[in-house]
Amino acid sequence: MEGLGLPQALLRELTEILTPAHLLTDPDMTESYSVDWTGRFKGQARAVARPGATAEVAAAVVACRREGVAIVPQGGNTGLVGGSVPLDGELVLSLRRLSELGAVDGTSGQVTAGAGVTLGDLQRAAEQAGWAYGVDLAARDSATVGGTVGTNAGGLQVLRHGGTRRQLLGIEAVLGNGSLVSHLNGLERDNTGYDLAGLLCGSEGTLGVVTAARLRLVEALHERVTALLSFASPAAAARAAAELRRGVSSVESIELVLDEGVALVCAHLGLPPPFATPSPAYLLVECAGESDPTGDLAGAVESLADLGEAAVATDSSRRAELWRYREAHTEAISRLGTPIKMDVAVAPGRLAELVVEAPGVVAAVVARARTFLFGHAGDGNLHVNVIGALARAEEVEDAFYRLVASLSGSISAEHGIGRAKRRWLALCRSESELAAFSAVKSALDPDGIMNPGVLLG
Ligand code: 2HG
Ligand code: ZN
Repeated sequence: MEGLGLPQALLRELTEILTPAHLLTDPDMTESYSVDWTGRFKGQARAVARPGATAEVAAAVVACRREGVAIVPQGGNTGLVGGSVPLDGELVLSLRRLSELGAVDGTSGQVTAGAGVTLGDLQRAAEQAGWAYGVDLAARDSATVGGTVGTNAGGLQVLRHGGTRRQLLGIEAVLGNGSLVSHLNGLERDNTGYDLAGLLCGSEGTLGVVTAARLRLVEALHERVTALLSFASPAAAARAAAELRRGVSSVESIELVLDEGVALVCAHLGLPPPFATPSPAYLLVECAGESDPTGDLAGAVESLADLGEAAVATDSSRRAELWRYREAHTEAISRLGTPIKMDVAVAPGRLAELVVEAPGVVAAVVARARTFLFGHAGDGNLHVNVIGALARAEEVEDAFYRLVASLSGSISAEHGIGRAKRRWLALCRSESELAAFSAVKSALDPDGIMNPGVLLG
């Protein structure tokens, strides 16, 4: 077996812990773990360890720490900020085999899920038990519980249920110092000190490895209505999103797409355009309730100032068709080349300013770049994907993040900081906050072996 730079003693120890079948060192086998989904972040793993139990994770972390070998934890590898790939020859710790899903506790509405359970499997298990999981995103069948906890994933229903941190009642994790912390009893009231689950959530694998999570489920709402609304401008759509957010109690998602992105999705999937006449901007709105929320939505939509056309669906297949116009954006854009991906947030009331200014800021750096705007308008979360400017990525990102900071926004709404945004973290976080981050990092990962280069310098 090739060592790929791993000390022989460590290689032997890891093989014993994991068995040879689950310690991959052949570059052909490790390649898919070494590059992100977009192809922008590519490295080479020294090895890929695939533990099948928490005890194996702990033993592997202890062994790597002793030998000073850095670890990149990885779930479904659907991240978009270079936070889960081995750019400096780290060892990848793939958690996908930790796929044990406990029984749903119907009394409390909770479940314990291993880090490797996919979001899709979690959603289906919740549904079978008469509940729902409050986080949903397009990569549901690849993204894992561990990855979504590690990044505090947001997605399509943050408006109604909050992000992943809001669903998290407890965590099991192996810290960077090799110790196991486990607090999975899921008490709704538990005021016994530091919130380690909340701290590890969104820490992007820099403090430890999440191995399991105790998750809150939400009420399953079966009465649903989805509407695609057209607007004369992106700013008008953004203003309408803020109004709908305020005015519709049953709203679950308010998503923004623009004409160029919708045309691209239609060409990519062979879909008909949503309306006979294209419009500059659209909102996809979904409401859910115990009783039919159509009236609730219709009332609010009627009073929108700049509304064009509306397509409304309550049956699941037509609703799914409307969702395709939004959900297929990432896939369709990636067909054009490797994008620069910027995921930012501003207060909902300032989203109109951001969507108006964003294309010009990018064009001022690379005039011929193609800029696609879409995202979770109800939360003020905008995704800006730029094609044709990769060679000048840093300049584009710098200009855009400065615009966002000038609007008091965040340079990462839901994808995290990873390696891609580390340079700009100080635009959103003060010196004293960053010092506190470093102190926490030193305490839990004293040798700095957990995902070095991600989030912190
Ligand atoms: C989404 O909202 C994801 O679809 C991906 O966060 C966004 O591809 C992107 O930039
Ligand atoms: Zn998103």
